[in-house]
Amino acid sequence: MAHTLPALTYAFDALEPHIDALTMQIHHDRHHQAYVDNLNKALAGTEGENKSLEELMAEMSKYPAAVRNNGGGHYNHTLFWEILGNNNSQPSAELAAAINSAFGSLDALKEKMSAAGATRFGSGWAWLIVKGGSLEVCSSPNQDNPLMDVAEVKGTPVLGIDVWEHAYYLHYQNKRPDYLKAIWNVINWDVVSKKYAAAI
Ligand code: MN3
Repeated sequence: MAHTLPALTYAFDALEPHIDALTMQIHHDRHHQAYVDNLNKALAGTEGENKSLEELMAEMSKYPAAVRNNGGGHYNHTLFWEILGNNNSQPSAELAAAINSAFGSLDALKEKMSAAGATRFGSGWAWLIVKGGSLEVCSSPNQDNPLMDVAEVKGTPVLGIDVWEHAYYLHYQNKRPDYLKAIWNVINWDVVSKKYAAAI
């Protein structure tokens, strides 16, 4: 089964002014599409062709770099579109309690994750993961993610923030910290809460 680009469930301009429509359109229609196309190419005729994305992540050490980069890119962006939205949502009571227990407050979590994203040199992702039943913040290089067997920090991602320049450069240029501050206005906590409930 070939991998396919998931449709966005909201308009390109839905996250304005925090994430601009042109960035969303290029990011989804071109960058994510390229990860999907290149993943399908890399898997064609191999054993990995019939595996789910999650199965591929779990045994990534067996695959060439093209599968790691493009499979990670496909998984990460699929999650990224899901956890964004302009719906003024809040973490569920269950997730809020876990955030308070792990970080002290929601603001402290935001600070820690923004710092993880800001200090990730070059391209990568900042993550909120469930690990051993509790929440942790980490980051990964390139298109790696915490589901990969090759990841430095492993866990189940419930929230991921793309810190590649293509995610923010048109609107924020070199000011990655400004993007990392603004993105908290468009996190869909309903989806993050569901992912947390499923992960624990
Ligand atoms: Mn990206």
